[in-house]
Amino acid sequence: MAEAHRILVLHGPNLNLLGQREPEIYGRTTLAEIDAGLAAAAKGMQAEVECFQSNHEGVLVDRIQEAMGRRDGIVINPGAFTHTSVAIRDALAATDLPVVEVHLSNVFAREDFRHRSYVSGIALAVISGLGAGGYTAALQGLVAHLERPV
Ligand code: CA2
Repeated sequence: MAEAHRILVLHGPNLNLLGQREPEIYGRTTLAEIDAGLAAAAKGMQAEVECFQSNHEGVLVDRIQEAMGRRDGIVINPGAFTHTSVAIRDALAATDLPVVEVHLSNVFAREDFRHRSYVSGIALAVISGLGAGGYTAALQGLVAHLERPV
């Protein structure tokens, strides 16, 4: 049997509050539920996920760097760092891994400052506005990309 695709799932600042605050914007699903759903979905996709959340930019950069040579792709919701962090973009680009950027909300239907992403330009794909289901869609798309005929 082929090796499982090793996918790193990163969640940025404040996403640990999911399900507890602002459900009208971000839904009622908790981060633990999202991570459990991804682990279950991965089993049916010849994949395995490692999920990690941090409120700290440098910690996220460290985890991205650690993925080099150890992971096959990255799913990331950079949270507010989406709109501010050249460091996260540079780290993702340096890995040379396929990256899918996820947002729970449709950032383009929100304030102007959320319309710019430092990550989208180096991402394979961007999913925005599908709520928690966006993570599963991202995982599916990333695995399909990894399994594409070359
Ligand atoms: O829609 C998304 O997933 C965002 O990445 C979420 C970020 C926001 O800054 C981006 O513009 C879009 C904010 C995450 C905050 O998460 C919370 C969850 C529950 C309660 C409060 C904040």
